[in-house]
Amino acid sequence: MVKQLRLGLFENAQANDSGTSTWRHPDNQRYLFDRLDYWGQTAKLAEDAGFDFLFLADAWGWAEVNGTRPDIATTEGLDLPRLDPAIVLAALIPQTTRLGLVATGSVLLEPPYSFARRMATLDILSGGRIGWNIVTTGTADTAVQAFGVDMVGHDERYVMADEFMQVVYKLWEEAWERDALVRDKNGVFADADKVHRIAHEGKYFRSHGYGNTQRSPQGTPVLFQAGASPAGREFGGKHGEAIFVGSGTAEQLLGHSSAIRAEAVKNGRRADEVKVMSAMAAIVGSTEEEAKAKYASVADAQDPALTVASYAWFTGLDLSSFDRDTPMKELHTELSQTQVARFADKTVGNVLDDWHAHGVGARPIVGTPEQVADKMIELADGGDLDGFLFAPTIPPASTKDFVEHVLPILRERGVVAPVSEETSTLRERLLGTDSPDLAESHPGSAYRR
Ligand code: FMN
Repeated sequence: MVKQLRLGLFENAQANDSGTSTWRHPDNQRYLFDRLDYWGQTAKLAEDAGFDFLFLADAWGWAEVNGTRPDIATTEGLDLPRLDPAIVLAALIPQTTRLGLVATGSVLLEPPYSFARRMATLDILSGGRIGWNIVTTGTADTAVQAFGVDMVGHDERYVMADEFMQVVYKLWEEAWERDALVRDKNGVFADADKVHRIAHEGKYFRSHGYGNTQRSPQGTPVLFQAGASPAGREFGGKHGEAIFVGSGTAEQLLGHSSAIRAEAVKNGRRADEVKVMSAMAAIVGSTEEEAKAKYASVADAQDPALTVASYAWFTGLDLSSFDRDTPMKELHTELSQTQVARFADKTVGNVLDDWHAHGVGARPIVGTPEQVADKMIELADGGDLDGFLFAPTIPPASTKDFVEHVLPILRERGVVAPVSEETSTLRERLLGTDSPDLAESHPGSAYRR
């Protein structure tokens, strides 16, 4: 039985994303990523179509191969320049009324105190429509140079992430009680009994004193997470309310969703308290042939040399220095281990071909609208998914194709809810709860006053 599917729209405040470079494609409009018009139109497209949220990915750092930045990364706009996702989302608050707005934020690079204030500000101004995608930053080696901080190993970054969460829970849940802000001109502005000092003294963070922002409508923004390594899943099962998984077969997706739900249960949460959403892409044509030709035009728009730079950005590995027949099993990284492990049974040559087609992003479902809808239902059913994060291969043309041709079929089949004008917090909308707060069983709610 397929669940009512949640839908997110994956976007990125840069021209390209996911390690591919499609900006030259004639239908790509995101090469204008620095214009408010692009974002206003994209948010309206998502809200009118009934997406639950707009998600902005983010990365710090840049592509380097053996310590040198290849020119092609710059000339093709692989990784830079980009805009700050939280500020782009702030600009979209007045342009939307129902759409959830989810920003990616790294726990490795920025102090939790300033980060907590930024997210609370967004949640307050949007009336509780904010989510945070917690990342430990796979592309850490260049990012730490830029921030002048020490490199932290892969698994240890999740230890650090867990401590970061303790600090932000204290600021979001403990520092200001819900009704601390009275704002009564004949009484007090804020109730001193309901504003509390926080204290945190840990291995990575120290924070003592008062929260800089009052409690926001959701307190803690909806917590998204996407780590797929064992340490990443453990963290996601504990803190995540919605988990993104990469694309795959129904069997692979079931493996991911079962593992994440098992982690949630280990942490005293219900298996269905965590919403598992698979990244997906679709190239839609009126016939299968037309869809295949459209997909070929995506690969043709890219330079193969960029593929090497792009894979190195995620993993630190220069695949051009290995024989194409080298088994991937022989390679190791301290950056994104998922991007090596998922090719365990492949060769370097296989990976170069795969990465050229869709980078770190989902392998598109290529076909007619019916074929795409059928495949989504099959994956959701077999993979025990709660929804999809749709990533446009060519933004916004691929999103428009999906909205116009595939979504109506999914609604007809009853697996996606009709568009509703109702407004609520993102947590209520996404998790189907009737409270804007973290669930009682969530570790963050233990901090709530
Ligand atoms: N990592 C980022 O640094 N920024 C992102 O915006 C981001 N978005 C992601 C979206 C999806 C749909 C998926 C599946 C992953 C995303 N990731 C992103 C990567 C994960 O958060 C994680 O950092 C990466 O998989 C490395 O951690 P791991 O080794 O635990 O898997």
